[in-house]
Amino acid sequence: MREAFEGRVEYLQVMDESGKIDSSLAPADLDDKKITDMYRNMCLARALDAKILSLQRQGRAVTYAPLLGEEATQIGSAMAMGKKDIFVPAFRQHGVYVARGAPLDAMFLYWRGYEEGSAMPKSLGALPIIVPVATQMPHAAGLAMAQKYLNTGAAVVAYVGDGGTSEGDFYEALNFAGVWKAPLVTIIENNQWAISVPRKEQTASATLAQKAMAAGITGIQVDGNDVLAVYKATRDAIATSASGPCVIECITYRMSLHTTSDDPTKYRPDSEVEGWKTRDPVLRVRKYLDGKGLWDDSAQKSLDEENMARIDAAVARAEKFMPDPRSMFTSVYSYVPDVLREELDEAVAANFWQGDDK
Ligand SMILES: Cc1ncc(C[n+]2csc(CCOP(=O)(O)OP(=O)(O)O)c2C)c(N)n1
Ligand SMILES: [Mg+2]
Repeated sequence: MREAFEGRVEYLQVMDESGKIDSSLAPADLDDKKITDMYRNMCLARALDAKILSLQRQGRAVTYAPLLGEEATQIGSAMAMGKKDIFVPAFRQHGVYVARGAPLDAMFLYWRGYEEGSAMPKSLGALPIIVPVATQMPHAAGLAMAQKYLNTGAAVVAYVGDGGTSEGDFYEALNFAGVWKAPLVTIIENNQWAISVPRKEQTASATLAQKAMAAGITGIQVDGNDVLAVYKATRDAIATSASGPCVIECITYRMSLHTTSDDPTKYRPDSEVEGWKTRDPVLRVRKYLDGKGLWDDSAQKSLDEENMARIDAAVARAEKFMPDPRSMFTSVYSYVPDVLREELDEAVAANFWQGDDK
């Protein structure tokens, strides 16, 4: 007998829970301005998240999937992307959109149920939110292959949950990307839960990162509540993506509900949530900035006010938005196929939108 394969998964943490940075591991292009920008984006994402959740509770959004606790994974990876890189979200990655400069109204529109919330500016390099679990992964692999084929130099950064890594689509995408060395960076946002299924019941695999190895892909685990670790791992993966894909498992925690239709108190102990509060990703960066004299309560107050003003303005715009009901037929394909055209004509003939002159 001889050894046929040996695998190893490393775990990266750059900033610990007390806000202390290991400078030997810090990303080369890091400075205090960048860390402050990361913090500002994390606070904006958290504020937007709280607002949409509260609007849903008032009946002003249909449903919502909160990101609370996952800010470092989302902001760190988003800020590591270059302008031409493309990101492919699942359904909880509002922080990625925020850090990439997406219009805040769009995200609220989406959760109000409007197709138009999926129409992001092209310059953003973003695919829309996608709810069917892991179906974005083959799209992402194909998109990455297209970048290689067209020689654009762009990488594709795709997001999938811990639960999503049990889906066939996940394995198929990695297999394809591995064979063709497509520039695909997969961020596994391991928030420990897939609705009510805990990570330990999801898979017997010791890490989710090691799933990459079966596809001949590098896999690494990072502290997903450490924005610097996520930033560094994503930046390194993008830098080497021309020679092949990478999988980054971010260990984080869903501090809130799965969605607004979920009640986690039915299946997870409060003590678990309390334990993760000590690892709060936003607080960690605040501790660092405080320690360096770069932030204080008055800076926080101004930022909170600035964020609320932006969010309130976006909500007001979104609530004034009057959709064209036809868009549910016309927005799916670049042209309306016959089968949808028939349905649209039928709806119009039946005066389906009676009273709104459409
Ligand atoms: C193919 C498919 N199966 C089931 C569902 C219902 N569903 C929505 S989210 C979810 C769990 C996803 O968990 P995970 O991938 O860990 O992502 P998270 O919600 O934690 O961000 C399930 C089962 C779905 N949307 N699509
Ligand atoms: Mg999950």
